[in-house]
Amino acid sequence: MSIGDENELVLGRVVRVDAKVVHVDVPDPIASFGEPETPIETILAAPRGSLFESLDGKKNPISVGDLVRVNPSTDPASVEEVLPRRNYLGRVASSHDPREQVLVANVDQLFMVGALKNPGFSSNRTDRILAACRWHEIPAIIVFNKADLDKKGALMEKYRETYAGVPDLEILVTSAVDGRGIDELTERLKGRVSVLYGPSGAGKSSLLNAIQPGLKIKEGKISSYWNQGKHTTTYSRLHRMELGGYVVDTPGIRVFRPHGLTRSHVRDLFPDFAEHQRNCEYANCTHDHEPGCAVADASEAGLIPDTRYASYLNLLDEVDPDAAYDPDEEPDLGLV
Ligand SMILES: Nc1nc2c(ncn2[C@@H]2O[C@H](COP(=O)(O)OP(=O)(O)OP(=O)(O)O)[C@@H](O)[C@H]2O)c(=O)[nH]1
Ligand SMILES: [Mg+2]
Ligand SMILES: [Zn+2]
Repeated sequence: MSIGDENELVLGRVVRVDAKVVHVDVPDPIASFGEPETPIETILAAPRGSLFESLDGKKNPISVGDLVRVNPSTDPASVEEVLPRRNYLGRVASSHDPREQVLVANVDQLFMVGALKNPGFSSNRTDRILAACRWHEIPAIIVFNKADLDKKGALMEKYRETYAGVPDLEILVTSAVDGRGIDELTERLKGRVSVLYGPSGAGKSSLLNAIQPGLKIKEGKISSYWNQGKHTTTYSRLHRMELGGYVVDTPGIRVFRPHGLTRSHVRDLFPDFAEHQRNCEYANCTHDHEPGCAVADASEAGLIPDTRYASYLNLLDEVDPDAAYDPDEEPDLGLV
């Protein structure tokens, strides 16, 4: 494979990753958002072997959302370079594979979509993804969907209260049925890379449909080289929207276990505990079993929502108790 001149490389955004090939939108539509429309082409490119040499404990060298430099003049086109990630959403690959799996890179925001009713709102799932977003420095927004089913707004009020103490957390109330909050959601999605996360049945597809009916993945023409054989999609995909920007689905991602967490980090992922944890008897209190724990007391007194404290203990439980404990340690975000 010849290495193209630096000037021939094009900058694009990875929208899909298959076993041997990645799909790249060129030029990057996010960079040119708001400018006169440039036609976007989706090209297929093979990652250079050297990209696999610097995995740095990660399972995959390229993820959807990555900005890459592609040499389109080789056959097949090749991904020459992956640009440094601004952030990414990752997790422990699986219970058998301790490596970090990067699910999507360069994320502007994550929407945690939960239904107020049918199936009902899952606090534990929500709290875990909020923790993961904090860990990965991804702004999070909670979407209370199916507001039409919450006739008196009592459920919405209850859950609003639960999250009122979490700083920098926006809440949207939507209904794909009566259209509430759809304009707001649309505005938030424009020109950004957004992850839509939430349990099955929460209404993610319905919300997207209300925004862009029949959301289709716009794919460019596929060069003949790749027409042989099947390509299996292994990770999430970026779906380009007409209004500009991408939404990412996270198929089959049910359990979110952030990679690299130690027990000391978990505390920082529940920032609504901060004002209480200041009063814990031990500065390095894990709020688990220690005497004089102000967080446990606050939970008992109803000052910290039960569900938040339960989610915290649940996440703490999973983190290796033998891991180094240093409350002053800066989280290692593992950015490459
Ligand atoms: N009443 C009401 N029903 C809704 C609303 N949004 C979605 N639904 C219904 O809820 C069911 C599930 O909606 P989906 O959009 O398929 O949910 P999803 O989150 O995409 O689920 P998965 O694709 O399985 O992850 C469907 O029957 C929708 O019609 C809403 O705002 N109000
Ligand atoms: Mg769906
Ligand atoms: Zn404590």
